[in-house]
Amino acid sequence: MAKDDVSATGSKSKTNSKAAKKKEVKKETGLGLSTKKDDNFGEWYSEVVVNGEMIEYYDISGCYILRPWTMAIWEVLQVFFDAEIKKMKIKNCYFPLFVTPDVLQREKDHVEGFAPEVAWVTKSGNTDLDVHIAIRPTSETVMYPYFSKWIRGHRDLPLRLNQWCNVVRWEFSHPTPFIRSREFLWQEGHTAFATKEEADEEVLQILELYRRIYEEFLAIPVVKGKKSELEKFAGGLYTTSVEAFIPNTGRGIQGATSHCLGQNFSKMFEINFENEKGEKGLVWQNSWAYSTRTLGVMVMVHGDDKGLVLPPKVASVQVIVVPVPYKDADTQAIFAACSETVKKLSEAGFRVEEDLRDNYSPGWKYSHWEMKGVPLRIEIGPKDLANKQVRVVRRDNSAKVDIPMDNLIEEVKDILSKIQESMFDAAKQKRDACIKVIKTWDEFTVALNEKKMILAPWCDEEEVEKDVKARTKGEMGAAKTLCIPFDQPELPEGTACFASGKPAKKWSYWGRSY
Ligand code: 87F
Repeated sequence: MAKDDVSATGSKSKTNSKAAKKKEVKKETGLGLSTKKDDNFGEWYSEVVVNGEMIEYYDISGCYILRPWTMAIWEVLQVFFDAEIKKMKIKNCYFPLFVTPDVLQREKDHVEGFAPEVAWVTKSGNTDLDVHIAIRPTSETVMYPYFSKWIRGHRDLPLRLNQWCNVVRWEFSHPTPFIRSREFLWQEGHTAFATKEEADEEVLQILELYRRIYEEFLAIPVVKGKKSELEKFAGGLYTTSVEAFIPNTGRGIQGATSHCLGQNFSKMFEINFENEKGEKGLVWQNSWAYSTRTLGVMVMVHGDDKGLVLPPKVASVQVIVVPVPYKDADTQAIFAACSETVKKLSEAGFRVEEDLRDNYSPGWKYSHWEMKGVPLRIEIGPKDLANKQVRVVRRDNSAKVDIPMDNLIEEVKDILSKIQESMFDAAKQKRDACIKVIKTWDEFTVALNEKKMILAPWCDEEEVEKDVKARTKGEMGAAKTLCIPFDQPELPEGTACFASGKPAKKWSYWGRSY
């Protein structure tokens, strides 16, 4: 693009007339959100993901363009997770996008209920296909016939595969970028073991990686736990998950799942092996996934009325350097100081950029990079230059400090790690303020109306959960179990289930959810 094409108006500004300048300035004020997070959360969210340049809406409902600002974050999570699973000897592979109907329907329990969401290819050009072809909604049925072929004896075990891919689920409920989209990116792990013990151990190792993605990278507190019988993956033995909470909507959100499939799939797909004694057995399997939903949760939890707020660990730009030229000040020297700052920081390993564009004011740039959620802004003006310092402004709490150029690297390192930490602390404090411990049905309905994440003593019976769902059905959606947390508070003898009055067996989290 020609340099004179990059004006604020987007038009070729070949004139320096006052009128043209005025027009540019006017356009510059168009930044900012029209909705506040607390006023209309849904509107706010759509505006933030678009204005923050993460998403562009596409002309197919439920499909979104993931812009570089999004992909850079996704890649940080990918690099971490990929390295961790490689340490566990899990290997990457890639299976096809397409599935034949007979393979897709081989495991009835698994597909039943999900069938309406499967998208099909029915034509090539104008010709109807003899056999319609499904697009993978998940890859159990795609992969397991080959597990059966590849696994013969105990020496072929464990078989531990992962793939990074897209999947398609033709959802009909309200689509939301990242949170509920018809095509999304994820990793899906599929593993097979000789024993249940090995499978059980891996389920928890993977769940711990998911916790770290949320807590260490995205600065979002999650609860680890087991899904109820009603909420687990029906094709499996048990499901574990990490659960996050969105205070503004009062909804829980499943962050990622790690399933032990037991031997259900190995029976259906005849995945047998011969043990050391020459006896035949069925393998024990797991499957686990996290998706681009993680990024939606990050936007919802941390975003504010100025736009995105990105945790430093995942931000593709951690520090933005903005020159603040002033009347007769030496602009060249200020620009040079900016570039020097960028050089120092990037050599020290920070992800840093400068915004030297001459067609935007410093104020406009501040708003722009705030909208995009850059964790730290460095401003350099004449006074900073004279004092051999830079001004540093935090995105998360707007705190400003001047730091001497000599201490730049140590200070920036320290501030970024403080931002990461305080974003998690703030999110945890907000989440914890939403947790309500209740004992009775009346307390439950009050807490549900107050949009709480409810911790209640429960009899752990499927029929009772169905009954709670039926009794809370309404415009806002029914309440259900989010998970049975691994971290169980003490449950005194004789405590009754809040919903059925029967003896309680477990504390469980309940609430409305995404
Ligand atoms: C939609 C259409 C068809 C979810 C679906 O969680 C099938 C399915 O099987 C389906 N939606 N599921 C469950 C997915 C289970 C499991 N798959 C591997 C995971 C982790 C990764």
